[in-house]
Amino acid sequence: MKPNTVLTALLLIIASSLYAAEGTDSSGQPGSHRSASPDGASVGFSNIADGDVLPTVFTVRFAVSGMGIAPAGVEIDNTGHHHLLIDVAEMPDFNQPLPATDKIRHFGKGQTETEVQLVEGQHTLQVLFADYRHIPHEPPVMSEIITVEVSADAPAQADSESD
Ligand SMILES: [Cu+2]
Repeated sequence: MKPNTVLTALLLIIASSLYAAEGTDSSGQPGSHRSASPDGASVGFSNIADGDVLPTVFTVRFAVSGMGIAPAGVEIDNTGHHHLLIDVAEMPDFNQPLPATDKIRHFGKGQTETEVQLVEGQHTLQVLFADYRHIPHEPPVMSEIITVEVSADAPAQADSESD
């Protein structure tokens, strides 16, 4: 074989493997461009629960298991960042980056806790994990929706991490 022929053959091999890599995404599902989440991955709240009565300013801590946290924009398999959904009745499109609104808050620096201020009354809260592009994983990794009662009369939160 001439050197040229060898080079051409190599380029063809590289080109075809690139094409193959593009044709299948990490979720393994044709047509999906969402990042795969591992079996058993979950997110939730570590310091509040359904039915809690909370003051108008309270701390929310997020927990994730089975995946890691990475800042938005940093592409690493099996990682993502938290989003807090407040009083979201209708889920956003999971095939698009999540919008950033007062009701869909992003923690793109990789934060695991935040302070929330809400008016008195019942509110729903949910944690939704999403990848470096803010697109939920496939299958999506999200908590149950919890309902909390916000009341100016509620006692201040005990610090669940004090020890
Ligand atoms: Cu985000």
